[in-house]
Amino acid sequence: MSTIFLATWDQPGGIAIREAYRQHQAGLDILTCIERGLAVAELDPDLIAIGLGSVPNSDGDIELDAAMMDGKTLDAGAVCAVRGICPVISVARKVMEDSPCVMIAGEQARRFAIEKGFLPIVTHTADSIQRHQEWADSKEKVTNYVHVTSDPSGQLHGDTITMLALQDGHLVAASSTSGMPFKVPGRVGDSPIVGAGIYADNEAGAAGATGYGEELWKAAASSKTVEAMRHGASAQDACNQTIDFMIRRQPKATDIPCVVFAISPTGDFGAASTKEDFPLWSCVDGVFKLHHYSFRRA
Ligand code: SD4
Repeated sequence: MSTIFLATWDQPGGIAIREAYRQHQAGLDILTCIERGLAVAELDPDLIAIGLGSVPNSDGDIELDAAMMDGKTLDAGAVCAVRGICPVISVARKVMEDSPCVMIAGEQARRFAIEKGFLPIVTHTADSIQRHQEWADSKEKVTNYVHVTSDPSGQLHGDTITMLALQDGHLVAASSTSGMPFKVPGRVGDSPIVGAGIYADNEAGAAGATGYGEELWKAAASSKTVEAMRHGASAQDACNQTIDFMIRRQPKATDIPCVVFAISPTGDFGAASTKEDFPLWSCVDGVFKLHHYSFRRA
């Protein structure tokens, strides 16, 4: 049976999925592959989506969220609003495997990480400080969100990488994010929330989300999508159902793109978005492809 990796967004997702596949070729298990894929992206200071040098909150602090889930056992681990530690996806894994908790937040997550051997690190770069300064100085300064981050070339990409993987009926999910740009300090979105940003159950499927976290969380978007697969929907139909529900019930879900993507235990996968087309990477047995999913019209 095929081994499949999926990752959100063109530029950051492409880097994470290539690393995940590289680790797979080295013989590592799929949970470790997606952890390492996300970790490499977090540790790249030039990638502004997640980790080092990502977009700060409105105070100018970088606060990171991450989560992972193992569909074999339903074990999960997450951290949120963590400052000065990277890669936080590896801290989330430690929470899952080396603590009695599912989530540890903020300063205590940082303390937990240091106790487990992570070194405190400066997550800002000159560019991330400048980005905050420009935002703080700008006339249009809004406390509301802009949904995606653009790099100096004007290329748009997400502020999150969410990954799913399947091997021999084993499903895993993980996400890492800097959250919405210039978010309220302490704000946490869907990404590290099991059921909202990620979900994986070998018996039903795995799903992940990206985009407007408040709306995705209210929909319990990943859990809802996995439950649709449990009741017989294909991965694509399950994503469509979740997004159609959000468009119908959540007026703000079309203000900023909300995206879900999913994979079934037999390997069919799909994605859907409330607004704007969405780029999703797949890697099926080493063949990489960037898909563009059209947004759903209400
Ligand atoms: C959040 N869902 O913190 C994340 C943001 C995101 O691409 O996915 N950006 O709300």
